[in-house]
Amino acid sequence: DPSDVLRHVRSRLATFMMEYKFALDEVETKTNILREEFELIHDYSPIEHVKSRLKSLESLAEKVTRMGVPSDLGAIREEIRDIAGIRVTTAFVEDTYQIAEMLTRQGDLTLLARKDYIAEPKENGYQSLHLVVSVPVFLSDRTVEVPVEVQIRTIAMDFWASVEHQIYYKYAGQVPEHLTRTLTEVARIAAALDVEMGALRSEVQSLAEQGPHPPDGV
Ligand code: 0O2
Repeated sequence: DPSDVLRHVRSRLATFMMEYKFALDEVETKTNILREEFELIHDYSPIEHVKSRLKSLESLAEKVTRMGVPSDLGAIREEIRDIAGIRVTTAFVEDTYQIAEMLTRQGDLTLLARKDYIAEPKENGYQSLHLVVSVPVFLSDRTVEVPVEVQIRTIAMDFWASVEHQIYYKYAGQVPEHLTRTLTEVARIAAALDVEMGALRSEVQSLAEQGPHPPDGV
């Protein structure tokens, strides 16, 4: 009966997507724990904000087609690893690595891939630290391992990426040459800002380690 088939397919797809939502919830909780713990203990958090998203079915279907992935759910889970995505924004470059380290050493997460576009920016200037981690999701009758893409970057890198993303979509990938050049130049400025901010922080930290500054004239 076609309506049975339809019901079955819908239910399998809903379960498949729900597993990504749960995996995303898990990673979001982990980042929130880190943030709250830091705020409590150090009065400062390396995490500025966290944003997560599930890929829409339309955009998933588009990627499956573009990548020539067989259209069964097992193959899709294997091949497309950004169905669940979380973006962690930090103030300083150092913090991106610290967050990555704190997440990947957690025993229940398995690191599947790591791409360091901070150490090696993309040609257009894109900078970000990308991880793909596998998260166990405990369901009523089984445990599934679900991949989640984690993008960790500074506020400056994130600002650049969001503007670049808007421009890229506005021009459907055919960005005029002068804008591409401006974007690359702005990426350089953003990277320089991150370096300067990092230097400022190091200076403030070393001052703090020396203890309180003596009042003038003493
Ligand atoms: P959206 O709309 O953010 O989901 P792939 O995931 O297969 O396309 P790869 O090599 O597996 O590519 O992943 P990679 O290079 O780690 O990048 C995947 C994601 O990083 C992208 O997802 C973007 O979110 C982000 N990204 C990568 N390069 C750029 C860039 O040049 N500019 C901006 N703004 N973001 C970038 P999606 O699915 O392309 O986009």
